[in-house]
Amino acid sequence: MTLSKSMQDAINTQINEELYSSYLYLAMAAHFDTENLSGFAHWMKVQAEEERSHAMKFYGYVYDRGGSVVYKGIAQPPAKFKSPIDIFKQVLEHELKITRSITKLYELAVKEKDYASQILLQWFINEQVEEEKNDTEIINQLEMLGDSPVSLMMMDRRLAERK
Ligand code: OFO
Repeated sequence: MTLSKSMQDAINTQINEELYSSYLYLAMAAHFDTENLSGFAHWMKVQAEEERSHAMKFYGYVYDRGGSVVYKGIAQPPAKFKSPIDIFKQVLEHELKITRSITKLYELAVKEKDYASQILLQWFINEQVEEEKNDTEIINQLEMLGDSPVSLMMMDRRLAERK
């Protein structure tokens, strides 16, 4: 069954959200590289790649269901950021917003009795649980360690290990 026009439009909007997420995390990576925190920057670059892969997962799905992808402009991300902990709080806030948009998509799929979209979106719902958990863990560690140079160096090493 071909994707409904309303579901196609909603997924196209979500593709834009995913690409913006990628751009936002690349902006944070650039900030961390400017601050010589290459481990933090690495973590953000890996996250940016993940967001691009989310966009591509939706992209592939739209074509699998006989629809088409239409791109919208990607908003400019911020260029100025505060401390590492503030940045991770910003990441978590952003992900909570994405969770709300994925939930709305799921509600639309339920309303339209579109079971294939529901299955796809369940993957994204699980992914959001994982992302919120990871961001919260990093915020908690940053809160525990404080922001002395030694603490930041320790955290920078840990974040550099992200695969
Ligand atoms: Fe950060 O998660 Fe995409 O969807």
